[in-house]
Amino acid sequence: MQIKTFEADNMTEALKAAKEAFGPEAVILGVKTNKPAGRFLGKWKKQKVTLTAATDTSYAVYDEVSISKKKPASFTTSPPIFRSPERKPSRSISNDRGTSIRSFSRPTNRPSVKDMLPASYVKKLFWLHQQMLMAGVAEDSVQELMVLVHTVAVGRARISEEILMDILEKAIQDRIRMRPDPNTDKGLPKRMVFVGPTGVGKTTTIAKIATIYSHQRKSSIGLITLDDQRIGGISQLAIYARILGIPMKAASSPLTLRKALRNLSDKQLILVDTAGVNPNDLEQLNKIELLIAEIETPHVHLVLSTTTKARDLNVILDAFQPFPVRNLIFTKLDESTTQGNILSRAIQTGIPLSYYADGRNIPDDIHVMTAKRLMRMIFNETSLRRAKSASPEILAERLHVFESELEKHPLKFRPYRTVSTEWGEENGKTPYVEYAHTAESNGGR
Ligand SMILES: Nc1nc2c(ncn2[C@@H]2O[C@H](COP(=O)(O)OP(=O)(O)OP(=O)(O)O)[C@@H](O)[C@H]2O)c(=O)[nH]1
Ligand SMILES: [Mg+2]
Repeated sequence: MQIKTFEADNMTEALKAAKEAFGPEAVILGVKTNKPAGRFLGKWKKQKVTLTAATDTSYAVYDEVSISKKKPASFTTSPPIFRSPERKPSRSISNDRGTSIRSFSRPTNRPSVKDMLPASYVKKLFWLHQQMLMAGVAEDSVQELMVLVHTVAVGRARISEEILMDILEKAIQDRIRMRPDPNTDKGLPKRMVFVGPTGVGKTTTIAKIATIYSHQRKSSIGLITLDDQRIGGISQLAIYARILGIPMKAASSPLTLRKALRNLSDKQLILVDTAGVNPNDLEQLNKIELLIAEIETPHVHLVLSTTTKARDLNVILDAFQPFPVRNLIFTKLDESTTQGNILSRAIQTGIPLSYYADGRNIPDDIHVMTAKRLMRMIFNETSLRRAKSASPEILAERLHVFESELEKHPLKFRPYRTVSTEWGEENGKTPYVEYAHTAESNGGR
């Protein structure tokens, strides 16, 4: 047995590296996401995934790990009592020569998912997967999350929907972590800058945050607008400033910005508004970037609208890549039917989410993003209905594809030594044996 760690930018790459080094039978022993410290310095995806994998030439290491019935293990740790069964694949699709496609895709001595994992567990994972897709989470993000969930869940004795959701929530929490926590004033950034494309709600978001901090939390606030690009750019924020009774300065050059910052230096929080940018306008992007460079430790929020098309969002994210973005804010959730792309973008960029806005009301329609809220946006009536609306044939096919994906996964599926009755198992026997009987008595299904 050889154990090695693999570091990569994301889970997929780390798994690929492990597979390349140890082959498809590599056993994953641990996964860790290394959180980046400090700002992003203009690059997305500074975080790294560290994966510990082992060759599967010996099962000895697992013998040393005792499975506690009280405290389930995080990873598959069953003893080597399992032997690959000799029996028909649980389901086969025949090609025109009448040969099982499945038997081609898998070495004969390698058991299928159905052989190794209880059907109820696979089904629960499948529904989680389907609902995320139906909520608009991008496929690669869903896959990444499923790997994380499965890695933690696979060795556990008792897996209910609630436990799976809990594991998923923790995985999401890890990926969208926010620093500092906008719920508390502790570590509140002194200078928040809001950048983004035109009309996404930057100024409205600033008005909401300014209201919360000045009126509800009694912090002293100052506003600066760099939006001198269009008629009304300055006056819009000036109106909010007047209503809230807080000072506002306008600046359009490094010199005037420095002056404005000096003027407001006694404030606990300075909110800086910028002009909406066409992501293809390099000149305008450069101008804002240069101005932001004048601000000491700026906490930059990139404001995006959930109504923007996926392809356009890619262009926008590319355009703002050189900016020192610390957080993403999504707006207009009230105008979009699915919110899964919020999660995908946080995963894709590695940038934590801070707030989300779901209406025009100041300040009521802004909220701190949490993993729990994100879970509610994804797992709701709509995504469930969509997931279940597919015909039985399509669902069966999707399940089949899902199982194949699970099979390709380098995690070693092992039988469980558990007393969980949920898996139809008692007295420390493996559910696999139980399941094998069921599969055989069903004629391979
Ligand atoms: N439905 C909805 N409308 C919003 C939300 N946030 C902002 N708006 C509206 O979107 C429009 C544009 O908002 P602004 O705050 O001016 O957007 P901006 O990003 O500052 O725009 P520019 O400065 O022109 O780039 C306004 O009509 C806002 O009321 C939201 O969460 N939901
Ligand atoms: Mg504006």
